[in-house]
Amino acid sequence: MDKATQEMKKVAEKKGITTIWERLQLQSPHCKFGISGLCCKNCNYGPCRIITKGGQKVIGVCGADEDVISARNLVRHIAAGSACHSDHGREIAKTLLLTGQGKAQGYRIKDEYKLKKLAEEYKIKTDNKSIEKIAVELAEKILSEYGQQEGELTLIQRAPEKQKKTWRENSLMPRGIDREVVEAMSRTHMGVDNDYKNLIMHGMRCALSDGWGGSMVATELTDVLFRSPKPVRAKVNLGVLKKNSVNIIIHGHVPLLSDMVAEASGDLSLQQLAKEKGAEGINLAGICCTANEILMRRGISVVGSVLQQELAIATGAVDLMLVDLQCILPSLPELTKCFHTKIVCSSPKARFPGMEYVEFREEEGLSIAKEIIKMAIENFPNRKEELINIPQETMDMVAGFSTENIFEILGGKYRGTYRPLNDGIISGRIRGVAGLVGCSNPKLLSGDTHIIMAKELIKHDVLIVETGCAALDCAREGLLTPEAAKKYAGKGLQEICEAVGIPPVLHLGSCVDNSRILTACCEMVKEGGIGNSLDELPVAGAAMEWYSEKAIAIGWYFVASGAPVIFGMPYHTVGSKNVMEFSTEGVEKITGGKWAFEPDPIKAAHLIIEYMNKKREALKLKPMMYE
Ligand code: NFS
Repeated sequence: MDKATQEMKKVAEKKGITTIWERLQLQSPHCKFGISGLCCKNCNYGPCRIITKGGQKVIGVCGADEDVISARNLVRHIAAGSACHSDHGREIAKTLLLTGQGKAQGYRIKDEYKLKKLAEEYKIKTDNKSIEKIAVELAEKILSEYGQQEGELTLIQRAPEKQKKTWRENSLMPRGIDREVVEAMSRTHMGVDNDYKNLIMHGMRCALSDGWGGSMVATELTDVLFRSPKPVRAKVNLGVLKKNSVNIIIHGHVPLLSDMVAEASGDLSLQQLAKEKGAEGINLAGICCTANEILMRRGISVVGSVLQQELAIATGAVDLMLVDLQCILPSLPELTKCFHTKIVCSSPKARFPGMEYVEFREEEGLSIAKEIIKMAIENFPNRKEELINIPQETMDMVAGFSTENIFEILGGKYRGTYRPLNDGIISGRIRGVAGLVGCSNPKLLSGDTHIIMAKELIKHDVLIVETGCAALDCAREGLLTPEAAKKYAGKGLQEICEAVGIPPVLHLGSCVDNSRILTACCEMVKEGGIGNSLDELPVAGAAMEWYSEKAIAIGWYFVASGAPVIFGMPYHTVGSKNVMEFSTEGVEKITGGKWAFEPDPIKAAHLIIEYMNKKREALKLKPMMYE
């Protein structure tokens, strides 16, 4: 495990502070009904579980067997995950609307080019219209697709024709973003959908409404509002906290307030106030995906992934932690009691007893951001010297790649094209592209699974794209630097990385930005020569240390889009042989994608390598250049 994490874990243990690792131990072994998915709490005939009594299988009171119960549970997970991403997208769309109307304080449209391109996709005329007017029309149109009842989503039209045909023929094409989530909840009520395959098929449609809907909306509109990412150097790990500065940690996912805090941190009167309170300055750092958002657009340092949130507070050097929503451990307020750290929640949707509440409103975005920074500064003198332990470790990283800028980096500014990437694959320098994404989980290696797997893949000339916590874990190891190519990559991949000056592991953003991986795949198909749909491309995904329902939704939208996806731990349906078989085999016959479950990162890497080899063979590509 990463040195700084180990060090802080020890500090926490010494102080008698319980962290996620100890709580996991106390919960182990986990409930076997929960793990297998054989427990149903959906109605009051139950709660039921599938058991054996006197050698006989006992099913639910209503008659639901293991297939129905586990499929229903799975679909509810997908619905929750999709809802989280899509609701995030809705927040951004709402802010774009208010910005266009001139009601959002401090916000502006920073990527006009992208705004106009999106408007074209949504068939909005842009001639002789102000940017603000276009923003309003675009936001309204996008928000209406949340409630759309029939038809098809606009952004899903980006997918290759072959994939769209599959979706249309199998009733997988999402009709509206909210509609699919609601239908998932409705179908999983007792006595509605009792066919496990039919349930999972709808689960896929719901997940697609996330990947090509809500998540893609979040990605695209965040680019419009806060500008599209550009490659940027930054630092990562607990050592980014500064002993003599006011440390503010931004944690969560929706970057609406955090970007304002970043903007406001440059305010001279606040800087001055920090000095008056005895600090050298204001130091912002992030955790989780809101960190990824401000990292890739502003180069703001990152403390770490979901697993570093408690440890950051245990440094005793965090003057204020601001949270919005998702992946925020409810343990935090209790933990802050041991330190001077002020912890503030900001979303009416995500209240935490024990945290101070400063409600975020777009209409006063900048003022609220300033108020929060002021609270942090005022808290700086309350630090307790004897409780401060900041680990030394930091690592350089390059973040901020996107579908569009990989295009330019690979092809040169004036001839942006995926040709060099496709040619790299065709010529056998690059075996394929793998997406390593998702959470960090103490049930596996607390983030290291990503690192081991990434090293094995790049050694075998697989170019890696990453998002979420996986990206931050690999960043801590130095894999997100161009120098990592020379150190760890196979010769072919090394040649490509050195020619264009990119790391072998590319940071593509936060978890909603997995939608960038979808659009990058579309560009690869469009460029030609390596397949006509995602299931023909030598691409694969993994979220080895997944923990969240969002990860299940992501996995399913990739599988539904034709890609193979590996989880290090199965989702909770292992009690149903049929559901497992459908996930790992049956679904492949429909979408071309499929699931695999493999905890060993080296074995998982080789599953991907073998898969890519097969796809290369089917495409009749040249053998790998240096094998
Ligand atoms: Ni993704 Fe980002 Fe991390 Fe997992 Fe949570 S922060 S949205 S869910 S834990 S990768």
